[in-house]
Amino acid sequence: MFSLFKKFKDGLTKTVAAIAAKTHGLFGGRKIDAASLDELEEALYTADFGVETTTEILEEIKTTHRKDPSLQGRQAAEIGAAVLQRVLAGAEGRLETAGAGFPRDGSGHKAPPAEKKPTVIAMIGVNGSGKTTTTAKLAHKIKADGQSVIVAACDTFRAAAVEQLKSWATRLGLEIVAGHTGADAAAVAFDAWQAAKSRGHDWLIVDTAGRLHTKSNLMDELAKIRRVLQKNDPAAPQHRWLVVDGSLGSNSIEQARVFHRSFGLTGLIVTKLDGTSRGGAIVGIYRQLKIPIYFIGLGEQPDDLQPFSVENYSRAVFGLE
Ligand SMILES: Nc1nc2c(ncn2[C@@H]2O[C@H](COP(=O)(O)OP(=O)(O)OP(=O)(O)O)[C@@H](O)[C@H]2O)c(=O)[nH]1
Ligand SMILES: [Mg+2]
Repeated sequence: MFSLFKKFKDGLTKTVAAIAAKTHGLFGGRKIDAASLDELEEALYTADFGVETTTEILEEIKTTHRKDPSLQGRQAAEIGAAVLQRVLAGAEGRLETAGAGFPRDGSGHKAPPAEKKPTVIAMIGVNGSGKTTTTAKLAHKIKADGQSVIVAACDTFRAAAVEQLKSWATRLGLEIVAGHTGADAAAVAFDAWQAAKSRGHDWLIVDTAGRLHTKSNLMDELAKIRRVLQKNDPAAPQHRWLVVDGSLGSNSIEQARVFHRSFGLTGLIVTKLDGTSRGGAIVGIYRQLKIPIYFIGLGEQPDDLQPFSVENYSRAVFGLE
């Protein structure tokens, strides 16, 4: 548990440091007063927590401060973390990847039931948001949890995109199905599903090409991938995740709404939180969309993809343990 918290803390260093600098180390030991409250408000805005959340945090601290004028910065940080936990209640998506995969038969051998089908995760989003990297990291995690997975390279737009996922697959020992450049993305997804089914795999992760939510032909391609997967399994893709670049802050909200309307999102992944001092944006994104956040990206290494934890996030941004 401690090391998981440390991952959050290290990954959010830029945001935490920016707040600490703007508030002159308020949470480290200063007393709350009018000046430090102003600094805190400014710091929370700058970190992209948004008007609503910043106001709620400030109001609660002020209310407590009126009752207890000796309120210390550290106590204020506890109040802030509690507000965040309340605002983010329900924001944790949970993927059940742990465990042995198939139930075992009496002999101790794996016994895949005949009707077993892969659960499909489709990664979608604008260019460069982190879909391919996240596909590889997540497949790695699923394998580490003892389940089987195939990744499908359905970004057939660019040769480099297929190569990128192939090189991750080689590095992490992942099974991959890839089409050639220019191939029909939906056909690659279909073949990958068939491969996952015939090999009795638990999961299929479909990496798609980056697209602007404003380009209707590209949005149609996503709908086609979904339709074609549904020929194999009407429930597929069970997970439709938007991968959002966390360093772009609250700008992602409108984009997410459009993807949601045309594709029915079931989850979010927020990447690159390690690269930004505006890590508060995740709160506004959840407040506006109310779509669960399954994972966050805290760096470029395979284990830098972490299940989103409201408690770890809320305490880390306020510099608490
Ligand atoms: N620091 C950091 N970098 C990340 C994270 N996630 C992805 N990246 C980097 O972001 C860049 C883009 O990632 P990709 O996975 O290629 O993004 P994509 O969405 O597949 O991009 P397109 O296929 O071009 O739309 C790469 O350099 C990744 O290493 C993260 O959590 N932290
Ligand atoms: Mg990609």
